[in-house]
Amino acid sequence: MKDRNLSLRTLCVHGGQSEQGAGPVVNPIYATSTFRFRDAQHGADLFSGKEPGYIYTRMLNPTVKALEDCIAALEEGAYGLATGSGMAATHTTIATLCSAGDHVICSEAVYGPTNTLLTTIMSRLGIEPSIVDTSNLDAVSAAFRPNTRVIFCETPGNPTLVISDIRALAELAHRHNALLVVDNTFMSPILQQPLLHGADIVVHSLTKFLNGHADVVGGIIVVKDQQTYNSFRTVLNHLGGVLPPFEAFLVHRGIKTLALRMQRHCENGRKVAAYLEGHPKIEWVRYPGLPSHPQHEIGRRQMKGPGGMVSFELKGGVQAGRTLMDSTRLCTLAVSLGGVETLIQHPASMTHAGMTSETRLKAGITDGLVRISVGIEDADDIIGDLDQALEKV
Ligand code: LCS
Repeated sequence: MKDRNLSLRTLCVHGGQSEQGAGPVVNPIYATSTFRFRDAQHGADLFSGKEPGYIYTRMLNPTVKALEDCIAALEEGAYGLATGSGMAATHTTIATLCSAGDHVICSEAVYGPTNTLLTTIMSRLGIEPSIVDTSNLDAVSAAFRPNTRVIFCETPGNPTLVISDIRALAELAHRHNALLVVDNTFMSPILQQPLLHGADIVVHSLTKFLNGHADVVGGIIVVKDQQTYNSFRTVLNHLGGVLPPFEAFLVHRGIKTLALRMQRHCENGRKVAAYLEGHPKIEWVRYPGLPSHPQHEIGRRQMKGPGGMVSFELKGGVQAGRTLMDSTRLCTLAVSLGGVETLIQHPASMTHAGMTSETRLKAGITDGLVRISVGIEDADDIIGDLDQALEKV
């Protein structure tokens, strides 16, 4: 389904589903590693690219392709490339765009392993990272070098929810002959479409809102043109971190309810953030939907909703936060995010423990910061659970 005039809500249901003639309403799972050729010439023609078609599942699989088409349509890109995890999407992106000697500017508030990938693994391969507050355009301008190839930005950032101005970053990148890559995991295409604001490439962890049911690990890259797609496909094919067909099927199934889920995540996020901000035991709350958020106005320009991620710190810091996390009953103590269930976790000792404490603190990830991924349960039940846990603090 390629009709780009359809709304995002309709594309969630129909995107990537074959709709011509008689056949299944839901795309089947092509549980095959390889595809039979008609004859020797057909095999040779597929390999040489003379004829399009499926060869081998690492190279392309119809179930995975259907998901890629769906998400490319939702992001208003041209092509998608599904990967075995969100980290594989980021790795494949950097490996495609950069060579030894190139420089990458990366947001300081990103998922911890993204920082580690750039600062310890990619740097070992000769790709130099600068970790910068990408909400500060002067800091970004000052970080450019003649060899800068990429700005990698997560907005809102994990876990501080700092918002970067996508359009301004894209203009800066293009002025310096660099590309802007946006990790759109926290928003999903329902709440933010970075390509429409000038970004060149979007990556997602499919593990989160896009799948939405905490039962798949996956990732995707969305690009805007065929030439870029071809170079990414070649690298992904050789690095090998592809998404298997069963996982692609589950994510595609999850996306059918994405628009509905995001609406509820926003409603519940708003209620939980307002409740926490009004609680006497809370020191501060960060949520894009609160006027107290430092980049609230930029968020309103580029985001269609504030999402379901809330970060806060208790008066009493780390110890108070631990007591809270040990006292919730409905809010589950676990990492990951974006699923139907509410999860609570402690970034400094969990998702961002791999970063140095200096880098963490510079990024605003204080030792007492607690992060909630607000699910789609009844908001009163989530707040009731937080309330009884806060009583114990
Ligand atoms: N990008 C963002 C913004 C993320 O939050 C994550 C994972 C990734 C990329 C990597 O995706 P994965 O490889 O796990 O599919 N974030 C996690 C988190 O905050 N808790 O656990 C995982």
